[in-house]
Amino acid sequence: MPVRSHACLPALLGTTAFLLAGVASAAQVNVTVTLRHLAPANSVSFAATHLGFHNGTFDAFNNGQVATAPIISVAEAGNGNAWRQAFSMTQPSATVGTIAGQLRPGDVRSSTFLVDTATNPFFTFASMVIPSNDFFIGNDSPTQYRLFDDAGNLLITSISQTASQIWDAGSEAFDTAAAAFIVGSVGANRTPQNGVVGFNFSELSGFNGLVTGAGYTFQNALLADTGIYQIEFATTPIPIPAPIGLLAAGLVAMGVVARRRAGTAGAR
Ligand SMILES: [Ca+2]
Ligand SMILES: [Ca+2]
Repeated sequence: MPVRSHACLPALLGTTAFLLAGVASAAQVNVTVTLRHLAPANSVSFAATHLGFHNGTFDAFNNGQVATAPIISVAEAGNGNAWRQAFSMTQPSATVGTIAGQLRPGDVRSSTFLVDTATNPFFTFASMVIPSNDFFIGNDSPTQYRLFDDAGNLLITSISQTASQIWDAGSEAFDTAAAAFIVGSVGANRTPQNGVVGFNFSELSGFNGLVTGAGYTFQNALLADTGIYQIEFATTPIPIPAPIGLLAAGLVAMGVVARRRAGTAGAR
């Protein structure tokens, strides 16, 4: 009889390995994304950060070209609703989300996302720079930030942005009376700029001396290489579900017992 159970063991252990592979091989990890405000205390803040882990196909804007609705929903409104919709339509299997709330001087915010590193090794983000009419930060190339290698290892632990990387969407003309994050301004108002996306942070000086929604009096104070914003990444593996873990432990224990019995029988 013991001989028969020995014969079954490799098959059982093989099945367990297959089950475990099915759970763990999905290449899924929890990615904790931490946002850090770096700009000088009375300078720029940021609206919510919209982000996606993806396969490299979603491209929301191009330097030198007219901004379209998805990136305008970030640059002018801050809410990024059209950006996330367009992202999910381009690639339904992407992990798309938002870290809500303004990122003001001194702020640090974190959120964790479940990511399949095999399907979605690339990272894209976009956030409105405030105060502004239509400024934002974000990557132009969808393949600029490859977070994971083929084995699922994290390749990038942080992304930093300087003032020289601030974009003007070119969609809304500069107007302190129609800017977001300025007290007394009506952000919903807009005058079309009819321009194209381009780098711009000097225009922010036009807000100097105005009171922001956070209560501080704005001073641009930015030089091209001034750090303004940072994203950090950390991963934690997905724990094996308890029933499968117990099954595996049970089968391993059976294997140990069977090997001991076989050893005992052989010694006889
Ligand atoms: Ca692009
Ligand atoms: Ca503009």
